[in-house]
Amino acid sequence: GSVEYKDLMAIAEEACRRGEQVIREAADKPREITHKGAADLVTDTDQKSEKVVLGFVQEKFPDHGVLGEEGGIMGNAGSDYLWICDPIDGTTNFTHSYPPFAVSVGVLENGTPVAGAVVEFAGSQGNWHTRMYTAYKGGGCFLDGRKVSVSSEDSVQQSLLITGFDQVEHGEPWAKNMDLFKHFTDKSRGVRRSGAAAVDMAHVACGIADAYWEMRIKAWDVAAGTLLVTEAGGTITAMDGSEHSVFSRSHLASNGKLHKSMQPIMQEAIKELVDNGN
Ligand code: LIP
Repeated sequence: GSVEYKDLMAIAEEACRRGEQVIREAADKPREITHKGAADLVTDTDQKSEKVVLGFVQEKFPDHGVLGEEGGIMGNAGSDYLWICDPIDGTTNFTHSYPPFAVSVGVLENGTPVAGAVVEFAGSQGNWHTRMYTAYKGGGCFLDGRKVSVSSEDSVQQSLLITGFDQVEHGEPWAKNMDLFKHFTDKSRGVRRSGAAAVDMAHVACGIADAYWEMRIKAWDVAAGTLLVTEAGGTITAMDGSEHSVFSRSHLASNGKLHKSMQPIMQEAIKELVDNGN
């Protein structure tokens, strides 16, 4: 039968809830940390959460493809549908019990995001609570079931912005981002760095932040967040202004109104990077 985006959203939400349970059980216990790189952490909980989340999806849609941060591509790679999971977005935050961190599940139909869910952990040890952001194509964006939309702020000067940056690779893209961080810190009310991209995008979607940018993150970080932003009325492009995909090398998500003042500055800053294939 035909696939309803709203039904995909419900499954994405339930998958996030299952990941949430895994994290809740682990959140107040000591972590077992493995290092992917010097500061690129993965915990036993990332792996367990991904297994539970994508296992649930594959049970519901055995003929769809799935992609996880820890396990890579699995399932039917030839399917029109690809489920993309970040079992813990904000692993470093999680490791330190420093919120936010999240589970993110996004669904692509032929490369286009059509449904997604992000469950954000807030609170503190022994008292975690969560917020569920969901969206489906054409249906809007919801926070705990209530429809939300992006802010209407059109002045950078009065905006609260968010960014993220690589903890591991401090090369040229990182340096460019620091320039942007400095620039927009001067020009706005402030630039935050939360440590969880999916949550950053959810915060733009529900209007508590006005724009977010980041370079060199992966599809699982942004697969659900992209749809949250666009369904909440926001705009997302690559930082060089080119058409966005969840596989883009960079992301600028805004309430839409800020794009015209922010995007040209980003474009200028990363021009040589793009020319050099970064
Ligand atoms: C993290 C992102 C964060 C970024 C980190 C990291 P992970 O994802 O959400 O915004 O700045 O470098 O990539 O690896 O914790 O899922």
